[in-house]
This record gives sequence, C-alpha cells and structure tokens, in this order.
Amino acid sequence: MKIAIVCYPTFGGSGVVATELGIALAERGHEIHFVTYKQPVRLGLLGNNVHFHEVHVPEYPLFHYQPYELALSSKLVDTVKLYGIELLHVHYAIPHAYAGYMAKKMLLEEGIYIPMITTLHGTDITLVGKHPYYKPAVTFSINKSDVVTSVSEDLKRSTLEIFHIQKEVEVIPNFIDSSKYSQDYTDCQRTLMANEDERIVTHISNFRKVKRIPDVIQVFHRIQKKIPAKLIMVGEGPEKESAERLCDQLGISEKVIFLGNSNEIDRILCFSDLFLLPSESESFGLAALEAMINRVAIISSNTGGIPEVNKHGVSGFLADVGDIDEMAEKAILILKEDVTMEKFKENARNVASKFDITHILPLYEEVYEKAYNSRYKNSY
Ligand code: GMT
Repeated sequence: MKIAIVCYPTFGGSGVVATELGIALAERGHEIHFVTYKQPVRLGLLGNNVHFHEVHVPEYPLFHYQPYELALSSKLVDTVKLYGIELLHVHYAIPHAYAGYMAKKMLLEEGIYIPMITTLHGTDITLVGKHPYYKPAVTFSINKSDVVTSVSEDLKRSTLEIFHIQKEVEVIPNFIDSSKYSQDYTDCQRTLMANEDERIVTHISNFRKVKRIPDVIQVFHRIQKKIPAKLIMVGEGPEKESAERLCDQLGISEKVIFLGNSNEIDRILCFSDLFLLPSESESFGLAALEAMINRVAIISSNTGGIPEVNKHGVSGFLADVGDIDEMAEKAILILKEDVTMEKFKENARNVASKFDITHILPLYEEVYEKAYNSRYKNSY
C-alpha cells in the first residue's frame, strides 16, 4: 500500500512511534511517504520505500502566526496526486487530523478518495486538545477520521470522556522492535558514567511540567543517601534549568549528569539500572517501554496508561503521582541487592517483549485494510 504518514519530526514519543511504524511498514513492502516540516529524527536513510516530503511555510510579515495547517494540507494534496497515495495516517490530532481532513475534502473535489487514520497519542487529548480553544476542531476532526486509534485503553477512556465521539476508537498499543536489542549485549561502557560500585538511574523526557522533573530529582536525592548512584537526565525542555538549580541546592550536582537530547538512547539505557517516570499524566510511556526492552527496571507514577506498561511488582513499581517517598523506597528496594535488581531487570525485558512490533504491526495493517475497504461508504 502507498501510505502518507504525518507526524511531528521531533524527539517526542508520537513522532518516534510514527517513524518506527513507517520504517517497519516499508520493510514489509509498503511504500511510505513522511510528510512533515523536517526529516524525523529517528528516520535514517531514505530509500525506495521510504520518502520524505518537507512542508515549507513561507514567512509573511502580515501573519502573526504562519499557517502550517494550510501548507500541510496543500502538501498532502500534491503528494497524494503525485505518488498515488492510497491512505493517510496522521499521528497526533492537532493539527494533523484537521489538516488531513481538509486534504481529503480538496482531493474529493477532484474525484480522489483518500481514507484517513488518526492515531491519538496523549497530550493531543488530555492536555492540549481539551482546551476550549481547540476542542470543537479536535472533536470534529476525530469524528471525520475513517479510523481512530489510541495508544492505550486509558487514552481511549479519556477521549470518550472528554469529547463527544461518534467513532469507534481502537486501541493499538505502542510497540518496540525487540530484535534490535540483543539480550547478550553487555559492553555498555558504563564506566564512562559511573564508578563500578554505583547504580545508574535514568530519566528521559522533554522536560515539560507534566513530567514532574523535580520529583525525579527528589527521588534520586533519597536513593543516593542509601545507595551509591548516578542520575542521568536525557532531554531538553523548559524544566531543565530549574532541575539543574535544584540539584545544586540539594548538593547532588556531581552525581547528576544532564546529557541533553540524544540519538544514543539505547546506549544510555544499556548501562542503566533503573528508570524514573513520575509523570503527572502519561497516555502510554514509550520512554519506559524503551527502557524495559533494554533491561531497565521502572519506578513510575500510576497515572494514565502507565500501568498498562509497567507491571507493579514485576517490571518495577507504581506509586501515586507526587508520592516521592514511596517511589524512593521502592527504588531502593530494587537497587539494594544485585539478585533483586537482576530479577526486576529481567522481568522488565520480558514484559516489554509483549509489545514487540511483530504483534502490533498486523493490527495497524488490519485497520489500514478496513479504512481502505470502506472508501465508498464514508461520511463527509
Ligand atoms: O510525552 C510527551 O510530552 C510527548 C508526547 C508526544 O506526543 O510525543 O508523548 C505522548 O505520546 C507518546 C507516544 O504515544 C506516549 O508514549 C506518551 O505517554 C504521551 N505523553 C503524554 O501523554 C504526556
């Protein structure tokens, strides 16, 4: 099938999922066209089956806001016509589902029908999408999608609670390609980051408020009082500077390494023992899944879709949002003894394997078929 994928090309989870999905679909013989404003960060070599079409938004001084949706829908129309695209898959409702719907309408004027799948990722519903300024447009574009998927059961529940949705929402969880992560790989060069007797605790995110970065630091502050440890903070975002200040105030700056955005997530996770994800809200927690497949145990909040990924007492522990004492206590329990830690790390890998791409990709192919086959009986 010839599929156009629209996503954010940045380090965010929705862009990562869209990119990995596109690459895997291309390996299965589909022709994939990414349409976005920059080449997605996880997209390496383009080839016969993987194309990238850049959306340009020319600056015009009259506009206070440059009209990205307009440029995106025009680019979609051109791409569909030029390459004979058969299906449109948009990741993250805002503004992609809206722009996708406009492209559909424009193409229909020319007698071209293109089915659209919208995948909801989280903040497009729970944080941004429900804002009264966006809600009517988000509701409209979800209802006008031919198939709607959500990355967790919890996100499906929230979507149906927040919006008046007439469409069926299908849950297709995020995935991981476990074949990329050898279980035997141990040469992680952990000595670059920590002394031999130290445990390595890691956090990866976009450092937004929703990630509760101060909780990460506070939990680590408690851990390192009991166990020699280092904290590796990966990512960039608005909360980073205050996090660095907090480390300074707590006197732990020497034990905390801020790495910024990285394309070497797997190398970092390879030498990590424990991953902290104390988020306020999280539709899935792809970062935790990536950690788990790299044999990293998880301490997380029990919010949103995280309990669907991190299994309490198995791959790690869950605690109420903000309960840093409980998180620290459970982290120490995992890290204290080698035997316990190894058990949690092994379990984390096993739980993550259930989200292997080989189980999830066919689910996407099924909805593509469904959307494609419904092309003559759709509402506009
Ligand atoms: O977490 C973020 O702020 C990034 C955001 C995104 O849209 O890229 O992540 C969301 O989508 C990911 C992929 O489906 C999920 O794993 C994250 O849990 C979700 N983030 C939130 O719900 C806060």
